[in-house]
Amino acid sequence: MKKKRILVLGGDGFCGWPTSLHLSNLGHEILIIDNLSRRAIDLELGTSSLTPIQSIDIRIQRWKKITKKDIAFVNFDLSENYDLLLKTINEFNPDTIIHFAEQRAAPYSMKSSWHKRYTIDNNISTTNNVLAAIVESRKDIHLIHLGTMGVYGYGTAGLKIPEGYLNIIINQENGKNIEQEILYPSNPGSIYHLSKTLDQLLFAYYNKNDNIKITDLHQGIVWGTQTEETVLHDDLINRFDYDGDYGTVLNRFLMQAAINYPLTVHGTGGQTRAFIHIEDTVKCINLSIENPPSKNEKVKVINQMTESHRVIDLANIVSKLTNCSIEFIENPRNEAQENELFVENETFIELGLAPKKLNEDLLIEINDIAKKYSDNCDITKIPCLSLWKG
Ligand code: NAD
Ligand code: USQ
Repeated sequence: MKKKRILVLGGDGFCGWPTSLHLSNLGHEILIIDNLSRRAIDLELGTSSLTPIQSIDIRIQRWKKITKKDIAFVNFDLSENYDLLLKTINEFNPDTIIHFAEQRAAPYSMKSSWHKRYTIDNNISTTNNVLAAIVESRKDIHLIHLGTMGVYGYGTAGLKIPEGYLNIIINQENGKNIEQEILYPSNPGSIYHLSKTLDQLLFAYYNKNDNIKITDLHQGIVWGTQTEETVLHDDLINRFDYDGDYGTVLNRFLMQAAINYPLTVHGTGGQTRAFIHIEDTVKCINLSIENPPSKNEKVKVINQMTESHRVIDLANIVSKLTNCSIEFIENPRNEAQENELFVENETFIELGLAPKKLNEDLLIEINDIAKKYSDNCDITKIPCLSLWKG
């Protein structure tokens, strides 16, 4: 495969850092842009990654020492510095831009009106700036965006959620029926998920008007911490969020089990969600780089998930492995207590993804990460205090 020049937006984050290392390892030239806002939010919330992550400078220096490969880094806010973004694109001349750079926690986005406005302003301005800059640069760039399964909502009306588009039949005034393909109707459950549905419209518009090549990856909940590259040295370790705003459900359960903190199941635990391991995330992104849409193709939407589970089933699995008890907590979110979720995910499987199964690695994750770093846990940060309503 031809080596590419890849701009990674948000490359210091949970998904962006291991992806940058993986792509660098494969021989691609990597430039990260990140304003380190995720680290600033840790300070705002008085929390930190369970794993002791190093500064971006130390991470990059360590990578160079181990592999002799360079990763470049520039620190600026993509939602505000359009001219610098355009200049960077013109000078670096990327083949591919991978866009991770958004505020990604649903509970954080619901904390207050400030957090709602920040999430929408940050995410939408960043996406619009990236698209406008690609158009203005006149370069043939493939944009890969990390979207979310949550744009669909999680109810399926008995059908497998397709990869982005839905065929519908319209009854015309003249009595005839015509078939049309539409974007699957969006049904966001939080301001964060709403920002991702707005992103979708931006992609559809710039693709239609300017023929921008776009892949939108509708990703499920990412679990796990380490990848083949991040385990190479302690300085490369990936972040692990366990707090009530940024910690996602399975990683939270694994950490809670490690310190024998009753597993925090919201409501009945009947919510079904899609999951993927971080190792598979980085592989899927590489598969997307290798399989760009063609010039006049519509936005390529791919469901980036490997399995679905009910929250209560996950809690039971973790509880059985560790003897940790389960606590049912009044749900702080405004979401259906129970839902079924069937998701079409053939694209990556057909491209060769061999998914890592959840059961295989849970104990490794508990022992090698959650237990090993449990001294770093501040248990006062575990409860989810962000209330969806008022
Ligand atoms: P993260 O918060 O760890 O990483 C995002 C990075 O983007 C951070 O390093 C942050 O500093 C940077 N950033 C944010 N706004 C920026 C701006 N305006 N300018 C420059 N940099 C900015 O999040 P993550 O878990 O790595 O998620 C990455 C993407 O994947 C997000 O878009 C998220 O919506 C999506 N996603 C994540 C998950 C998950 O479970 N973590 C699941 C599905 C989709
Ligand atoms: N939940 C619990 N207990 C907890 C934490 C969560 O029962 O301690 C429940 C929630 O109520 C929810 C489900 O678990 O029903 C999932 O919550 P989550 O925090 O793991 O995931 P979510 O808020 O949906 O967001 C995460 C990422 C986001 C990504 C999304 C993918 O933070 O960036 O877009 O997963 S998806 O869920 O497929 O939309």
